[in-house]
Amino acid sequence: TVRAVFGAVDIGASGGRVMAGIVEGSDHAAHRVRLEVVHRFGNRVSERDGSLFWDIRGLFDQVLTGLGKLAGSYPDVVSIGIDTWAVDYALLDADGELVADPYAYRDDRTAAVIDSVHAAMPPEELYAITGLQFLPFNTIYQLAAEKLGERWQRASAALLLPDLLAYWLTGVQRSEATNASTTGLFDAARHDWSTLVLDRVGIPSTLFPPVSAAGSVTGSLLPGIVSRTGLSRSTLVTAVGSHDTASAVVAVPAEQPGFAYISSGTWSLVGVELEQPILTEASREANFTNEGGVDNRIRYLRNAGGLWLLTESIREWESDGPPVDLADLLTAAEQVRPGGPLVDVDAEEFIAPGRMPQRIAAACERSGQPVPQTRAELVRCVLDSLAHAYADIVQQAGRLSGREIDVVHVVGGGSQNALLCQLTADRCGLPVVAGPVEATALGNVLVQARTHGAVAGTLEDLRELVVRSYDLTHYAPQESAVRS
Ligand code: LFR
Repeated sequence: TVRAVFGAVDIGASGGRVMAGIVEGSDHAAHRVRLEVVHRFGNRVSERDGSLFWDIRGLFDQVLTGLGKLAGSYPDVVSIGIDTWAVDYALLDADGELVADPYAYRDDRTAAVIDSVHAAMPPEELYAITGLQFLPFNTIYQLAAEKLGERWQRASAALLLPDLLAYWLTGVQRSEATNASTTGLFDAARHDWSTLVLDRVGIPSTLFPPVSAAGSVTGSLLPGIVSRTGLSRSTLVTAVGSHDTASAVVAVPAEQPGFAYISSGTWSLVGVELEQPILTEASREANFTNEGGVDNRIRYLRNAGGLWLLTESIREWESDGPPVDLADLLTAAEQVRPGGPLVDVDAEEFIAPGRMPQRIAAACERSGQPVPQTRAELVRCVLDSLAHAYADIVQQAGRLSGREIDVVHVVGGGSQNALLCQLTADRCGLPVVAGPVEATALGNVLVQARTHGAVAGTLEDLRELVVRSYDLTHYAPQESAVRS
């Protein structure tokens, strides 16, 4: 029997979806949760005058279309939750209107301002407060670049992108904590904006609205949204782990504490879950991040380049050739002999879009390794390099946190890539448990469901529900395979 239905809006760098999250069970307890896709749509950065932007109005339009379909199938949706990628923000003017399209984080305009930010506050001090890994697109650097431009003159507030979509649905402005933790302006131990950091880099402390925790209710739908979508006036918007990775980690089907996770999509986010941040110099030097999780857990992890290297390569091949069949390509990559070239998937040279196969080949050549000659060899190089990076990060996460790791969970789109999962098990020398694919939407739904009483308990209880609800795939490490 259906206990309750929730709507999950989950938007990534290459596509979005609106899902129905259906919690089933008796009157006393939830025993299963399942997802139904009601609407899928594409997403990509748009390039104008050499800068990269998101078409956020277009995305919101797709969200409304999806919510309309959701209302068509499930008129009594209890609540909606929204998650997207992190760090990007929109500027609003004094009337609460969008100043301009938000920049996309792969835009390289921050390169010119990073030194000036570090002059105002050295990386050591920033890390001791924010616990955030250095990435050139962290919001702190993006805003420092923004301050040099004309748009800034018209800005009186900023919202992170999921908060912007929630604002457009409800009229309420909030900063959800897990995503705020990715800005470089957030105090990792106090779970609030750092007035110290904001002051030092010259950002008004009122630019972002007050923080709210995942699991709190943001508000009701605006009348215009109710009439456009057909959702009920009683449907609420609930803050979830609005950073997609935070939602994904909620739905990692871990059964014991010694787990590492890889949230595998455009990026691979590799790490462990902790109760307290690690703000030491050793941790900073290893560039580990202490991002905020649901229930104030810490996502202690590092970003690895992710499937972006693969999808960008395919995009390049398809730009002047026929569509590429991913399954065929992966089968061919599996036949390629192990021990081939490796590239540093975290290198800044792979962040920007365009000409990815050429950049990968150039990196192999520069490091004196054989250059991939076929598409299969190039794909194998990407997957070997990813698995190599994963093993390295898992090992470091264990060492820096003092945690004994005995299993690696892979969730998200990459959990369907059997070759990558096997290579990961081999390189880590640990069992890999793959799935669920839609962990992000699932984590989004579970947090809402708990707020509204359809499920109960700690994150461990929610994870048990995931284990009960999904078939997972197990990969054992192969002894003969290459270890990093
Ligand atoms: C994954 C992700 C990562 C973040 C990157 C940029 O989708 O949210 O966690 O570092 O995108 O926002």
